[in-house]
Amino acid sequence: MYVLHGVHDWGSQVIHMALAELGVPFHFNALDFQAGDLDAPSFRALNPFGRVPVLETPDGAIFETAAILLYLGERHGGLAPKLEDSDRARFLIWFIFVTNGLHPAAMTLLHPERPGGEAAQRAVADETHGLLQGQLAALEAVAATGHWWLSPDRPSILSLYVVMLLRWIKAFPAYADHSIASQDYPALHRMAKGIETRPAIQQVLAAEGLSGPVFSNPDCETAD
Ligand SMILES: N[C@@H](CCC(=O)N[C@@H](CS)C(=O)NCC(=O)O)C(=O)O
Repeated sequence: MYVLHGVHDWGSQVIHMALAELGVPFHFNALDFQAGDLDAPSFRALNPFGRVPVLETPDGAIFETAAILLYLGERHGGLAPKLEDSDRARFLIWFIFVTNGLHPAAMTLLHPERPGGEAAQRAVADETHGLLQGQLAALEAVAATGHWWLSPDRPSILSLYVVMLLRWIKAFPAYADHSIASQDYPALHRMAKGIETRPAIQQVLAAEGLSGPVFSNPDCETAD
């Protein structure tokens, strides 16, 4: 059985959703960041960087979100185009774009002090806010063309990843005026609404203590 090490409502959520959608047996090991669980030697043995998600598999412990998602997609099928599918290359382009571009930019919107220290954080956040809007516009254009892997009707490792990031950039920016609503990107918004109402996803969200429009319209939790 897979064991997913994660923190509720953190980046492990996308793996949690992928496992639930695949319908494979797994155990979610909820870690407590405040209690120092991510620094425990037993966890560092699984991921030397002390970060979630980590998935224990028959092939060993895997970290890095993209590596875990691609592993699950290839091992089980159903959540990504197959090697022989003609849209596999296009899917890979946008998957790598999200893991290399959108994900780090979303992290910087939440933690703009990390790249350059506190003195630069407002300027970093302003620049990242603009960057993210451009990235989302590019992704919106792809979603609007109707690929199943960025659609409301059938989840993929890419769409699950994107909706989690849509939540972060609406709900948790360092500055409230940087909160980006998915409504500004209609195809991505429809996708978020479709995914958050799926039974398997509802179960994951309930297990993580979440309800309502978690991806399509979460409240901004940043104080003004
Ligand atoms: N590139 C890594 C990033 C992992 C990451 O930064 N995880 C965050 C949670 S979303 C974490 O564990 N942070 C703990 C810390 O910074 O100490 C991935 O995609 O898995």
